[in-house]
Amino acid sequence: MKMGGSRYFGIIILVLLGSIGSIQAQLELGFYTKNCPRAEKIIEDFVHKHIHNAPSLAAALIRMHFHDCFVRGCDASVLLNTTSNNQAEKDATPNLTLRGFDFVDRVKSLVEAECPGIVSCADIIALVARDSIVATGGPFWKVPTGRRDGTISNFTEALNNIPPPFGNFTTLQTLFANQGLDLNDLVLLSGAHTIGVSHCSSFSNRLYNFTGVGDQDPALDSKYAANLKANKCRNPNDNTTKVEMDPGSRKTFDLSYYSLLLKRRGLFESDAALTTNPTTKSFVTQLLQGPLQNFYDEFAKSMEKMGRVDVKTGSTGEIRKQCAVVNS
Ligand code: HEM
Ligand SMILES: *[C@@H]1O[C@H](CO)[C@@H](O)[C@H](O)[C@H]1NC(C)=O
Ligand SMILES: *[C@@H]1O[C@H](CO)[C@@H](O)[C@H](O)[C@H]1NC(C)=O
Ligand SMILES: *[C@@H]1O[C@H](CO)[C@@H](O)[C@H](O)[C@H]1NC(C)=O
Ligand SMILES: *[C@@H]1O[C@H](CO)[C@@H](O)[C@H](O)[C@H]1NC(C)=O
Ligand SMILES: *[C@@H]1O[C@H](CO)[C@@H](O)[C@H](O)[C@H]1NC(C)=O
Ligand SMILES: CC(=O)N[C@H]1CO[C@H](CO)[C@@H](O)[C@@H]1O
Repeated sequence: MKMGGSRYFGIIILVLLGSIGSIQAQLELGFYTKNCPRAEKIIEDFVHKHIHNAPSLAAALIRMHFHDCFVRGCDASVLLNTTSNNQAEKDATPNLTLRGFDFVDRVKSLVEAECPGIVSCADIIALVARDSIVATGGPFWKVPTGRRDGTISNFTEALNNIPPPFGNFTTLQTLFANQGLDLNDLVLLSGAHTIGVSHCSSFSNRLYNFTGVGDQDPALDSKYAANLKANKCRNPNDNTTKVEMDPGSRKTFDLSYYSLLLKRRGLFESDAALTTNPTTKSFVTQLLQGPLQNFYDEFAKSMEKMGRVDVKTGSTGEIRKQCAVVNS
């Protein structure tokens, strides 16, 4: 009786310890303070030193973070190379236009030199995305760390989970909800299209062959469409020309993306889709009424939320030695 009672008690203790363990295995600010105290500073300094040579990388890096988090969580699966027996996410259509892989590799080499095997590639992506946006004058958000790297990168999963530029409202809502992100997050995170560029091929169907009869997307402002056809995407199959998504202000993290949406000048169908639903449309209007700082504050919350999607912590995953390959 007494034995049974203490064994029962022991099990309760074990269960409690187990749940404390899983509570503790979460991201935390300054996760590397003990094991690699200078890591986050080294990363920040590198970004500040080099981003001015290629400021457009800030857009590329925040987009890479987004693509990483939407497939198997923020676990740097996006960085893995295709191998002889596995086709990686990197090779899926949405990733063909990702940039910044070299930049991440250079950062990884620096932190590996400081403390080998400690800092994950997943945290590096999250940190360089934030630091490069801040360094180019955009919003700050908190990046708690402690993510670990995944060992699987699946081409099909990238196709299934990364929202396509031709996605309608329902598709976007579903793909965001699959990651635990709501409609406010959808509107706020799409606001990253205030910076950066797109290839014509990501939207030229709206200009040349929207429903397969050589027509134009009626949801796109016809003057803007005519301009794009005359001056930018002159050929329906052009897959090399790049177009600013927020013309005239593509380097500035401001509200003009949202004003364009209301003028029917969002570049992708997925941008235009945000004005096809009353809830998201009124949120767009509301953001436009607020000060820029309000957008920054809300954007920061959504970025932090996205950065927590399905993260691997504790003893799951690994700390990759090289970001493009799993440890052998
Ligand atoms: C809502 C669904 C989204 C769709 C359908 C979408 C789609 C796209 C597409 C098609 C491009 C252009 C790729 C190219 O042709 O070069 C692009 C660029 C970009 N996207 Fe998104 N995106 C979405 C959400 C996001 C989110 C959540 C972020 C970040 C928080 C983001 C950040 C960017 C940035 C910064 C660029 C410019 C990249 C560069 O300049 O290299 N996007 N997006
Ligand atoms: C990749 O993901 C798809 C879709 O979930 C699945 O059917 C397929 O088996 C996976 N491929 C590998 C190699 O695991
Ligand atoms: C949205 O797109 C999906 C996938 O292409 C399609 O099945 C659905 O019918 C579309 N929804 C609307 C409302 O057009
Ligand atoms: C438009 O798309 C349809 C259906 O995919 C195709 O048959 C047609 O050749 C295309 N027209 C042009 C002008 O590209
Ligand atoms: C880009 O367009 C060229 C010419 O039309 C074509 O040969 C090439 O395969 C295309 N590349 C991709 C990645 O679609
Ligand atoms: C990954 O692939 C890229 C592009 O093909 C290549 O340049 C790089 O060396 C590869 N990285 C590793 C570690 O194999
Ligand atoms: C950036 C990147 O990894 N791009 C690759 C995408 O996939 C094609 C092949 O499908 C490769 O040639 C690119 O190097």
